[in-house]
Amino acid sequence: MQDLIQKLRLPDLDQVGSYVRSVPTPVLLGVGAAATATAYYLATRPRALPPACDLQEQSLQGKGLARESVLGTGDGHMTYIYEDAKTMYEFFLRGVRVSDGGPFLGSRKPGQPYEWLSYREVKQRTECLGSAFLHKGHSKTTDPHIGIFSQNRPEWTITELACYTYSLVAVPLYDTLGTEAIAYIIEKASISTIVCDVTEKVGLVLDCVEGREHSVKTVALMETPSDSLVRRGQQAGVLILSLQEMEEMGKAHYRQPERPRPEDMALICFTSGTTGNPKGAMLTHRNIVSNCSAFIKITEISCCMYPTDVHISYLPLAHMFERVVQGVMLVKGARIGFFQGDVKKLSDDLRALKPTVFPVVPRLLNRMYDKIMGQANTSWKRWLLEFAFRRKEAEMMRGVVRRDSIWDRLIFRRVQASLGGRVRLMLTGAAPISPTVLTFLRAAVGCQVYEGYGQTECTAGCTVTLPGDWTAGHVGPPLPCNSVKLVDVPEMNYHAVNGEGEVCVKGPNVFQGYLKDPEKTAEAVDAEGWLHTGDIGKWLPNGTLRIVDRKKHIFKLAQGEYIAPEKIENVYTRSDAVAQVFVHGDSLQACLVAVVVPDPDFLCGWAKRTLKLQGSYKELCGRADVKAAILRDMLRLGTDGGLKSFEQVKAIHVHTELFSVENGLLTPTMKSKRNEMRQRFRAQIDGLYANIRM
Ligand SMILES: *[C@@H]1O[C@H](CO)[C@@H](O)[C@H](O)[C@H]1NC(C)=O
Ligand SMILES: *[C@@H]1O[C@H](CO)[C@@H](O)[C@H](O)[C@H]1NC(C)=O
Ligand SMILES: CC(=O)N[C@H]1CO[C@H](CO)[C@@H](O)[C@@H]1O
Repeated sequence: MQDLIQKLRLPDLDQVGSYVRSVPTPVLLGVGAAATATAYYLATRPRALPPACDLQEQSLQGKGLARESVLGTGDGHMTYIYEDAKTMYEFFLRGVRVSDGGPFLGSRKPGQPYEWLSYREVKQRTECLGSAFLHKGHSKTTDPHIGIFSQNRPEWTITELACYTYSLVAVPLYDTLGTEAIAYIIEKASISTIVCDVTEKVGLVLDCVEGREHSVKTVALMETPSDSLVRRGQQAGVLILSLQEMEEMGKAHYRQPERPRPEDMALICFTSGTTGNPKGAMLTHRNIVSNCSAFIKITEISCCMYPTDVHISYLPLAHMFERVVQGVMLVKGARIGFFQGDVKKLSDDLRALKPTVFPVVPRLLNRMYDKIMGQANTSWKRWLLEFAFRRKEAEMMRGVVRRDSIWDRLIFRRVQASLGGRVRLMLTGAAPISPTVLTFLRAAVGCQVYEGYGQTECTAGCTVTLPGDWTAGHVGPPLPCNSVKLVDVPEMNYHAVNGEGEVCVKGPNVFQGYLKDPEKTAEAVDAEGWLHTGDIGKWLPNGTLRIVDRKKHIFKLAQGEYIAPEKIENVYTRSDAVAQVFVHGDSLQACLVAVVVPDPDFLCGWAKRTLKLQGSYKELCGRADVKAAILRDMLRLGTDGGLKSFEQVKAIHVHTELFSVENGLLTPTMKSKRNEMRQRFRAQIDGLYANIRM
């Protein structure tokens, strides 16, 4: 998800915060306005929303030290909420029924109003497209994977529903993964049919498969493919046709829907981690249904969804966060309006669509906050904004959420209008949000804003804040569909008995493992079915969870000392001679060793200064006396930096090529890929240990 936030270009919310223009001259305000507002407020005193439960006790201690939702069913984890909606296909059928075939998927051309496809039309199209997939030889048991490589748009959802209608499995692809990762996914999931939105993406797919043996047979393009593209496809053995032709083919070879069961696979979501290739998290219908149902259960008292609700879809559908929100809209027969595909035009789309449901990521909220604050650039405006915010905050802490107070009319109306003016539910997730920003925007937008926490492996979410609790700084109690427990991380001094530890999740939303990767699956999910998230959490007295830290790379040496290699590396790289260091050790060894890349810019000068040696970078790196001097300098810095003696390395190997993204040793965010390094330098490391023992 970190990727998503980095890659997501944020819209120009130029209207957000321009409320300042509507503010009357400061002279009219001040004390007089405050008194008027108070009188007005007393006359129109609003009522609080009923809280979902006793907010001082939001979760219950279950078995062991695990905690569960107080809204659960009491007999295990909740897996569904509607008897007739236990798979994503049944979600869709329920949507068709409760909306009475009404409007479903909306899109717009620049400057035009939204145009809608109805639930009934979409149902016909998904059956045609799904029949075409079967006609092409796909089935639940042989070749079930369908690639979807597209921005959010109606055809994305149509393709996904076509898969669900015939028990096939959707595999979303997204271009921030990079060509190599896409090639890897296509091969790993042996995908033979891919649906693409634009010509460039077809080109990328062809780049991946040209000149090698591959699984791809058919690419369906959402627009009309050019002759040259079709020819290029032919040469690579790939049939390229339009999605419309696919649907016509399905119409001519119509098949009855083949309903999936709850335990059948629905989606494979590839995520890129810090180490190695992307991992394909396998999610069943039950996984997604339980997560969506849990969310509905929590919000139904205070924010029930209806077919009149409208959701704006712009966060990447390839990520589970957006998928789950769409699932909720689907089962409620509500509408999904897609952005034009350009986040810069999002504020225009918001005004045209007037959504009621608006999922967001923290970076977007931060942008909104900065914009509003930036416009209050005189002390009068600041004072007024602060005053209005404090009034609304006080109301909110009593459970009142509204946007018809005098402060909304005077101050916050423009902010609300910039989001279309009808938003009643916002959901943030994917990364931590600052409590200041969250509280301010809850007050300013005047709608229910929930914060969720989770990851793809538990279908997006495992905790979410409850209606009525509008305090910030926690991620709420567990969802009714899972238990959450914290387990000891002794090396970081977190202990479950103190209510602190690594967050672990168990329940029907926990995934089925990574596709064809039992090793990584075993690292993520333990023998008892608990998913280990790698985040450190802390239980608050009222049963909510706060995320406080991230589990770091830590290992034990043979005598049991805990080692945090990144800390040690940070000390050693302060040496002028050293550009990069990889510190290695494991529980079979009594000491540490390191691979060191001397600094190409500084090594020559450093050697001349300290050793009176001259020579090229390569020559110096090859000399034993230079190596010894580098090690001495590192150890000196280690002592100065407070490293314990077992934290100091005993020997180093000098390597002359910098670790980089290109040579596969760094992640795109410039973090060391420790597993890769360990494997790459296996022989050198073994050599160092062999020398130490002699
Ligand atoms: C304050 O904000 C307004 C509106 O954005 C802008 O026109 C003005 O130049 C700003 N004034 C200062 C002092 O920054
Ligand atoms: C829950 O506890 C936390 C920490 O003590 C506090 O900040 C928050 O306000 C509490 N929530 C409610 C609704 O009282
Ligand atoms: C959806 C839900 O019910 N629960 C989690 C799963 O994904 C959501 C998005 O709604 C998360 O925020 C929730 O925590």
